[in-house]
Amino acid sequence: MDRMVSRRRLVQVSAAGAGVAALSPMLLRTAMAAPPPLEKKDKYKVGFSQVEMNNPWRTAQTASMQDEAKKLGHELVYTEAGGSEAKQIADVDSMIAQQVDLIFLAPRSEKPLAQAVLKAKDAGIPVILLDRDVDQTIAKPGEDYVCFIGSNFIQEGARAAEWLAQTMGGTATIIELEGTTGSSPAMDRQKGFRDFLAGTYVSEENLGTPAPAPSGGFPGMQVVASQTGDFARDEGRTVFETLYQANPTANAVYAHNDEMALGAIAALEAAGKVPGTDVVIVSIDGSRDALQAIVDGKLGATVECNPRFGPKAFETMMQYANGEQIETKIINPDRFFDATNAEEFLDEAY
Ligand code: GYE
Repeated sequence: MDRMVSRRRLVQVSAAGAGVAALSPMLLRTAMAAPPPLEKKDKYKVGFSQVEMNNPWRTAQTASMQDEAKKLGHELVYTEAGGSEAKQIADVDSMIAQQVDLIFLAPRSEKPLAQAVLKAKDAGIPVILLDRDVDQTIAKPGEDYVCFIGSNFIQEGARAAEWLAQTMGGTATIIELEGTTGSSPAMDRQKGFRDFLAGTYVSEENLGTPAPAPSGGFPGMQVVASQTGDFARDEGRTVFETLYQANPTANAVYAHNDEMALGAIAALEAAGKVPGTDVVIVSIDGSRDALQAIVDGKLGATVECNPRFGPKAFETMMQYANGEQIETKIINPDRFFDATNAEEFLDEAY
């Protein structure tokens, strides 16, 4: 533990009572049932650890964070982990060493990055999670990190399932392209989709959509193959090729993001099939390419997952610095795009 870090820890300890000063990091963490405080200042040095920059969703998210930091005059220490958990952990370490005031973390997967959250806490630096969560048995919101800001992924999956079940008249042979293994959107988008089709989906926040499935669900909607495409277009394409060769009667695709759906569309076209007719596709994100694919009749629908986090992220940081009570889960509202409205939203899409 270097000297700078122990200075921060002293600030924490004085808040908790001088008696904690001698405790080990592990015990100190247990003793501190709240995330480290954020000193009130006009300008901050803030870290933003981005997971990867391989798709328009990520580009839009980074731009939104950078634009907002600039607008508010904060210094942004930006890192990009290239899709590597090890690199992202090292990126957080480097932000700790640079003594940033707060870290915005978009964690690649739930378990490894939960450890990075704990390290930041030990160093006295509050963390706000953006767009993906960490494993809450390892790190807890409101205790080890301030909060999670992002979409309700279970609901996104359920909405995709509702659209597909309606469009296919309750009968389909489905290939599922999963997101990054161990990431919260991949796990929850799978759960929401499957629960809805099984008739067991319950809306946590009573968001009004999707409408409840009929009791017993949709037994004619069968997922015959499911594999990760790592949220990437190329990988989505090659994984889909393999799964479609093994399941040539598949007539529907559920992709956990637009990029993989676009990969599947390319694979279908290369195989001489007509996406949207031979195989119906639904996905999540609402990127410009996806909306264009809807307009072109190739993609059926996409559930929005809004990447423009900047304003909400910095507003939450300021509220935290002001000592306001922060919700541990801040949910972005998502829209829904299909043939009825894709054209209208094309211009504003990312
Ligand atoms: O859907 C995907 C991105 O974590 C919600 O990650 C995010 C997902 C988003 O790479 O396109």
